[in-house]
Amino acid sequence: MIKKAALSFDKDLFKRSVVYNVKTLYRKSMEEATPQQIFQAVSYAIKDAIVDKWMTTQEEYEKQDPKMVYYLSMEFLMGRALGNNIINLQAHEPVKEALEELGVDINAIEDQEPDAALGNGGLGRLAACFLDSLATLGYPAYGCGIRYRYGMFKQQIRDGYQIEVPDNWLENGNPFELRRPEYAKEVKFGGYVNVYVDENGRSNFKQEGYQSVNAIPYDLPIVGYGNGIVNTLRIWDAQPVECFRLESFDKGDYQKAVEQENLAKNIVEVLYPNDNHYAGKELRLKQQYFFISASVQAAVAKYMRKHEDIRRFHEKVTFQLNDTHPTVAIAELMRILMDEYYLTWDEAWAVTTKTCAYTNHTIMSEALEKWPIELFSRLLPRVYQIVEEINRRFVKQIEQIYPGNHEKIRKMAIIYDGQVKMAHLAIASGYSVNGVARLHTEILKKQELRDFYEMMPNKFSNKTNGITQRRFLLHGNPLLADWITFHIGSDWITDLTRLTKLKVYADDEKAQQEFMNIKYKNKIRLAEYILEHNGIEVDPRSIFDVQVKRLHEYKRQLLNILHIMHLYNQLKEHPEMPFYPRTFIFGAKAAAGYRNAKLTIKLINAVGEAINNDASICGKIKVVFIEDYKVSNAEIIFAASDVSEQISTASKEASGTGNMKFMLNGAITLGTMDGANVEIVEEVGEENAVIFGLSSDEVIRYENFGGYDPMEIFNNNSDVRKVLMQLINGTYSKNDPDLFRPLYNSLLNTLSTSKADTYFILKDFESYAEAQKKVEAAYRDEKGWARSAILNVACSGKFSSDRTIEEYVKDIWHLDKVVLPLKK
Ligand code: 26Y
Repeated sequence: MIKKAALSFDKDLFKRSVVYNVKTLYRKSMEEATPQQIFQAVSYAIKDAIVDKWMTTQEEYEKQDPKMVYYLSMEFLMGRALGNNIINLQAHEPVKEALEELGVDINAIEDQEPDAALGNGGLGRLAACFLDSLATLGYPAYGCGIRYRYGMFKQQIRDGYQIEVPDNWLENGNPFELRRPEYAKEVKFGGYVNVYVDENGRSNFKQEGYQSVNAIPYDLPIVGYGNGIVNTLRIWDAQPVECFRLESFDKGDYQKAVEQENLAKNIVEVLYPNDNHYAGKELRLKQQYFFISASVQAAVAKYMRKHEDIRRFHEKVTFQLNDTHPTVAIAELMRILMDEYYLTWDEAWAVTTKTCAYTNHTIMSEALEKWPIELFSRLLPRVYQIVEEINRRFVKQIEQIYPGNHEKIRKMAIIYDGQVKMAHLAIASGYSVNGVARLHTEILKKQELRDFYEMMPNKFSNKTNGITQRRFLLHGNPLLADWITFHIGSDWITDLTRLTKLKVYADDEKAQQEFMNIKYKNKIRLAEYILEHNGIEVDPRSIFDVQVKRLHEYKRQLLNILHIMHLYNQLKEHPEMPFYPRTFIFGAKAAAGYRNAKLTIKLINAVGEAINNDASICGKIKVVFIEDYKVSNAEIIFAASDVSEQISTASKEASGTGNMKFMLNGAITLGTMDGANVEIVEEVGEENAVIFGLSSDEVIRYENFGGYDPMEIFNNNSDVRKVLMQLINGTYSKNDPDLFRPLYNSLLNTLSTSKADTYFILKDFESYAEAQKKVEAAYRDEKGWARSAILNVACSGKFSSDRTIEEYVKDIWHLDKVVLPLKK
């Protein structure tokens, strides 16, 4: 079966297609074409190979009429498409050969593609991994999102500071996308609602005086691995609705026409670069309703093409809400069912509550979306009426279950204190609520969503996150992928649990050497990348100790860099002390307006500058900040890592998914008992990870009952005191000793102890330093390290997004796999 797909790729046809594309697109021969032009030509040739499968899959969906999941998400962090598509077509070998024969290096061509960075971090990348798994497992699925003109900003580091540069990812066109104007939908904003009573005495609600935008879908193919399935990611662009010619309007209409035009221009302009931080921007609510209204309309229209009875919609459709960002889908579906299909409230509610399911990705209170009533009702007047009615009925239900308990209403109502609480709307109106790692789900049930869990325990479940091994091992780490396949066969590509077969090699010295040799080669590849992009030389024989993820105080990059400052102090004081050379690697984007995050980037670069240029420590420590961390360079970074820094304050990281990518590539986790780290340690064994710090219970106890005073640690621990003083005495900011004072204050604020060190950095410092010593000792034991690293790979099977998707299918979505008819 798998072999057949590989054979069905016609290498000669592909070669001719590339040459032809270069000619017709650019009037050039292969020799004359630029690498970018060849990338375009190759991509169109690959798209050719995809399109037939895409049509067949969609035809089969039409014929078999299976239930579909619509994964609704503001973010899809796809990264590059070309290499991944080639891999999933199982065409890597023939394509590589064909290109070689044309005198072209496949890697250089892949490097021409800009990342599709339509997401911030974990939540957006999870959506991308889920699409890969859904297609590979043969489940009918749509991703629905926004075609941002500018994705996640590009990060430049100037003088140690982050600069945000617009990400014009569509500059050279996107060869894989398909514009589909024939499926455009109109989306209405603002105005007011009028009620008309018709001849049957029925009330009809009509939004009037509104402004509207046309939503134009662009479809991207999602290629399943070796199974001929091609699903669709549909992202919506906005265009002004066709108006009469502007000049023929009287003044009022002219005004409106211009406003409508601007609305369309602005709405999909840019991805908000906030990760886990709600800002309450009006344009963001417009973005949410824009893509949700278009997607829900499209789903309903598609359903009605084949079915008569909209009251059975939920039998064929399920909407998975990726956090609260798409939650307005609930009210929009109610609106369409009632206002356009004339269902009664109860009928519409019966459908909606069996269609929508909600995933929670965070317990951080600052990430919760709460829209002011004024804004919400002004922008979405009809939708707001519906939310009000959902709230009225929900509050009534609470009163029935907890008579006289006003506290419950205050805590649980959807609308309260002038705000619409989107999580409450999602929980009250959906049939499923899930967390993204076991610990996270437990915290939701016991703390954050306790009242909801008590009232409707059956809705709650856990779905521990996962990642796709196709991108993060097969594509990102070809040397290791080949080594694994050589030893245990290739089944792991679609069944990651097969990796357990590698356990027998953990103690095999030859295997250990081969494994460490591959790691070494990958470290050379990363060292070359760092030299080319950062101009810093690093030693691939040193320990590569890596923290790559969004910059956030709860993720504690500050703990990492403070510890590096401490190590440097020690090396300066005791030049002869035993020390295994270490390269500390960071990669992180900070939200543009997040002061402490940006200052932490500056600190990392300032410390790096000092340490990297201090000849007296003989290069024993290097600190590298990789500019513009993104999916494409992440693949190179994971493959080259020895130590995986997963050091969030326990209870704060819902799951983490980078942790899984490191593990899959044989890095050892240095982490707290937080998020999915707990399950990683459970799989690989405590002896093959290094764990430190407060437990989530301890953190939550301090948060609820107090009793932690960072000043006490400052007073009693001279190592901590020394690095903290270095933050404010100009050690790393000669010309501006106060530069890092905000970071110092965040740890020790003498004005208010309750606000000092909210992420327990000083509390965990000593335990972290101890853990880092254990890492060094472990690495000195070469065989022991190789053993642990191999076991990490061997035990990472649980963390495939294939497993996660199977759990969603079984417990929430109830989809059937689609089998394609055998090709003649
Ligand atoms: C409200 C808005 C500004 C907002 C935008 C983005 C809020 C949150 C986010 C993004 C959240 C996010 O990425 N959460 C991460 O989701 C991952 C996938 O489940 C988890 O692994 C990770 O722990 C969590 O922080």
